[in-house]
Amino acid sequence: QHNPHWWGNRNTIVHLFEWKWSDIAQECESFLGPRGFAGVQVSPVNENIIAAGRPWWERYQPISYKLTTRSGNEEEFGDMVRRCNDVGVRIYVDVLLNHMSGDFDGVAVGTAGTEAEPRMKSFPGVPYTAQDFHPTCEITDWNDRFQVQQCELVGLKDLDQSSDWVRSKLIEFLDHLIELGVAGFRVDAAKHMASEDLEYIYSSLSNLNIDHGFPHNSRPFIFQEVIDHGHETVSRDEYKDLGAVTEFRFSEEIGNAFRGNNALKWLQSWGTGWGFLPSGQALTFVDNHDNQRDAGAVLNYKSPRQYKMATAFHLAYPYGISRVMSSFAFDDHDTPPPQDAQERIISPEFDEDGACVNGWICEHRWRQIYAMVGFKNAVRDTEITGWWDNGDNQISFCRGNKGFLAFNNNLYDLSQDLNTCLPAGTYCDVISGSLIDGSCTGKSVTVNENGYGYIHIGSDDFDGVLALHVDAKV
Ligand code: QV4
Repeated sequence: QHNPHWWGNRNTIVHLFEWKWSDIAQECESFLGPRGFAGVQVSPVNENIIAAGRPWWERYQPISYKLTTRSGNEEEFGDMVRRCNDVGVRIYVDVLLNHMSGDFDGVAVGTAGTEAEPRMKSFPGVPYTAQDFHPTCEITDWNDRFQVQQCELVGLKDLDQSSDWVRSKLIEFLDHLIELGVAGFRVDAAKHMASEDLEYIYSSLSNLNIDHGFPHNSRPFIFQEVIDHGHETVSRDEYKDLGAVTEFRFSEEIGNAFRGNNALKWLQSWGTGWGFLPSGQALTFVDNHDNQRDAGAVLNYKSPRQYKMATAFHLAYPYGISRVMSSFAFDDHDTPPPQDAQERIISPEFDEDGACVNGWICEHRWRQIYAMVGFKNAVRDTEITGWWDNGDNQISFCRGNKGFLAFNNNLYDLSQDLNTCLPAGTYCDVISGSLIDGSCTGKSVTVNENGYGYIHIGSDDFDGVLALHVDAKV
């Protein structure tokens, strides 16, 4: 279940973290479809507890499988899926199969109004009772398989996926989403569930809904959140044959490289050469909603210059199933998404350049990022050729004869003739500008009969990357 069911030449998934369904529907029609995005990962869809201050993470504490959250209700969800599918943008849902909510004082009331008593492991909205869960214990040793898979991740009541009842409820929930037209699932905390149980669940799911344009016998796409930094007792390898797996080493190493802790020249062997999963099994990202909040090597929107370079590399190098993060501004781990005084999530608003302004960051609307989504579509099915580097932090490479990328992460200029592998002509650098009505608003590069062009990226240029492709020929 590794096929994401993309439309046409599309290639890139965007995580619209905490967005409302009605806003996503609108975004599919007005931006994602026209810009060639392949799909959206949406926040959890089923009912969750209401935590004080409404931190984003309350959505990782389920109460029932009713489809009502702060993002909207079932009707709005269904409408979004249909409208996105209609413009060739797939929907993937973040699903919580591992657990229900953690402790809560007294009776908890969820976002759909359902009551539960998490402390008693009582979730009548499903229903689940104590016998559907593993006995309570804490994970203290992350290399102890029993603890990781049968104890409680941060106190979240741990479902027993070997039980027939639990399996049937999880399958029913996922099939309901398939019926509504989704293309697949991000499986949260997959590492905390036995792979045999997941295999049973995945293989029991219905085929995708043909009424939403999926071919007969299409299996749901699965990508599993397994954090494996290498040498873990529960490893990514146990899950990779069931579906794709999040490749966290990609995120860490790309952060290291573009932060300047590792020379860019080493990226020549990026991918399996760095010990990452085979390309078709790896879900790749510069940052995700968890690790963008941690200090460390991982880059996020707060370091925009490096972040855009890392994203350009991510989308230009042919490795993995790419996902782009789209965030809201945060100060700390618990910052809620943009909300009004009644704690309703507010819709993103855009300035005249299309950038988000009211607390949403919308990295996917940064020109340097959506232009690379277009680049990746334009160069689809070509290989890396013509690698060049200066032995340090200046590199360039071609994607067949369809695209060319150059990076300068040195403190001095990159100025020289380089092989772009492109047919002769003038190309618009889609990073510094755009091709509008046949003229380029940024740098342009003239490529001669031999495929060479003069490339300049000053060390103090606004962006440290330059990208040319055949769909942006002046
Ligand atoms: C607190 C204490 C615990 C205690 C518990 C007891 O910290 O030690 O056992 O109370 O009641 C929130 C709070 C957390 C609190 C917990 C339970 O932050 O302090 O525990 O609720 O009330 C998200 C957030 C968590 C959040 C959780 C549930 O990141 O902070 O916890 O949602 O709301 C590992 C896993 C990996 C996981 C990653 C974060 O292998 O699978 O940790 N990633 C996924 C999601 C992530 C999500 C979860 C899993 C849980 O990507 O966003 O956690 O669904 O690496």
